[in-house]
Amino acid sequence: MIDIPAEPGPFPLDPAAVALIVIDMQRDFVEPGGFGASLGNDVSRLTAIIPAVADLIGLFRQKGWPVIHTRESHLPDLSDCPPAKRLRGKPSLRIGDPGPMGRILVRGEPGNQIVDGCAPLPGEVVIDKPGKGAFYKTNLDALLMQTGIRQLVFAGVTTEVCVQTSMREANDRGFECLLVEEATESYFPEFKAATLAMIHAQGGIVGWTCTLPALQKAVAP
Ligand code: C5J
Repeated sequence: MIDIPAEPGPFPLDPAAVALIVIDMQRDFVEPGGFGASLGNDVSRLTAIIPAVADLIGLFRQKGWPVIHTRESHLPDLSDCPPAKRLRGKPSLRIGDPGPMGRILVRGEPGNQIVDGCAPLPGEVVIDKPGKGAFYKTNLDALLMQTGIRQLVFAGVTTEVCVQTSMREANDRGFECLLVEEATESYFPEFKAATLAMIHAQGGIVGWTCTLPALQKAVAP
């Protein structure tokens, strides 16, 4: 075990049972012209974390620890997109509409690709998920069980939506979860701060958070 300085206390990282899960670092959320921007958000806060996420991915690859990527995406016929999701709010473009990067949030479209700096390597698992949580209607749980992974280090966007939802799903399934603070972001800074606080409140009710330098230093040879 490697003790990672974290909140609310040290995270006991098990190199034999840990994986990194990078949530939805796809163009739809991080670049102008995608789903995030169609909802009226300034995406620059999210673009800014690409280097930190890339460093974290690089650390896991260097250690030989698994890296898993997710994308929020729907089938081209939108049969996996509930009308309640598609019709919510007043976005400039709805899920499935053609936009500057292809159809919004649709699998295989340019906007649905993971940004270059965080792109998966051949052999790394990519989970396409129709919901906010990474476990909903995916094979992630079975995959983690098969491979003996019991700890998930989280990164990606957005902190209070898909990252937090996935972390809560993982926590309920018995995984130990650690969120890396510089490697996650929200369109709303106050929502990120609140999410970090609520994750490690009450003795780590959903898990732990740590800084990227703390993790890098703790696992250095
Ligand atoms: C959102 C996500 N915010 N990946 N998706 O709709 O957080």
